[in-house]
Amino acid sequence: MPIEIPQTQKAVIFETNGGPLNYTDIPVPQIKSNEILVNIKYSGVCHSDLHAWKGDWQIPYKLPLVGGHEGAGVVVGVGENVQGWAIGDLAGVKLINSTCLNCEHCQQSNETSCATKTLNGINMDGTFQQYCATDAIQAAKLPADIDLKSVGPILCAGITVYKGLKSSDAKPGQWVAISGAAGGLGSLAIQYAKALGLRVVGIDGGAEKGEFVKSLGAEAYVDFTTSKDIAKDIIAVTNGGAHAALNVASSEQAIQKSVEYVRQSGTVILIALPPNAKLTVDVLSTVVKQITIRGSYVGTKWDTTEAIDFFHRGLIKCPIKVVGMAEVERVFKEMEEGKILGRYVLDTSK
Ligand code: 8ID
Ligand code: ZN
Repeated sequence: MPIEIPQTQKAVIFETNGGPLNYTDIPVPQIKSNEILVNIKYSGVCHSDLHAWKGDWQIPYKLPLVGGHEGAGVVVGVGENVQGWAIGDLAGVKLINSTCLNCEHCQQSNETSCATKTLNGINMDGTFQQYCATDAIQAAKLPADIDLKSVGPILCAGITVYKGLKSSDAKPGQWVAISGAAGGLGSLAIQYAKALGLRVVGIDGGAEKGEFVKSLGAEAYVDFTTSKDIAKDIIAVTNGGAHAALNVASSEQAIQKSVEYVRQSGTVILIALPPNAKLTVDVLSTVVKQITIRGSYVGTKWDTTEAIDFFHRGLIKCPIKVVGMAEVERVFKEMEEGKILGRYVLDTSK
């Protein structure tokens, strides 16, 4: 029996960066021949959505824009040139919407570096809507028995921290310091790190976040709001410095500190994207300590498959709070104030 697709749907859309977040009816998008139509059931709210709404980064945004890039739902339409998808499949809609498939990066399965990629919730309408048209190749396959309500955050936060941890080259038994450990990315990074056999020290602000971070598996916690010297504290806890530093706090200051507390021959992974941030390093100590500083940007299709598999096997639990789509503004406010533990997920039926 064909699935009935309505003409209009509920969405959260803004006309200008920083302008009103309108919860309203908009047309259901028509799919192109290379796209699938996903009936989004749940969508995580990432700090990148807040950056995009505010226009924090000097990049082209589609306007008006439907934000969101952690969508989980059901395929209800399949374009005529699409292979490998059927009506009723479960699909994830993530940040990368499409890549060119032909450049040197795409050819080497490093498609996150493709210069002409398109991005959901940035230059394409994203997942804060009930029906999202997305490129069939980059859409994520979700197992039929996956929990749609809580898988959303894996599709950006999970993939990103999993890829970041892999690129840090930290080995089982070594320490990773996670800055921003109680947030959306951080709360998953602790669990992926544990699953990879790493030891975790979390950095965030306040006692409640400390309890939360430890409940997720961190062995130690450093509170940036009370610590007199974060670098000294991390070096003490890790007996010489963290082998890897994962920066998922949207704070230039926090990123700057990570170069100090990373261990000799360790790796600093840059993930968080505070607007206009700079990192200054002392050349002599960088050379003598032989540290690596590496940027890490979401993940490839294969990183996605692996990150979802960790979740599917029950190794990662997304700490979520579910709210209706009209709550995006309140979620952004709490995010801006650093009040969220874990991730908010929007239920698109509300
Ligand atoms: O591919 C990428 N590189 C990628 C993918 C996804 C997200 C990058 N990001 C970026 C986002 O754009 C954002 O800049 O990662 C950053 C974190 O995203 P998030 O985890 O979604 O943000 P959050 O849930 O608000 O968590 C941030 C945490 O950082 C803490 C906050 O208390 C919060 O728990 N924090 C802050 I702000 N300042 C801190 C500091 N100085 C800090 N923790 C430690 N020290
Ligand atoms: Zn994101």
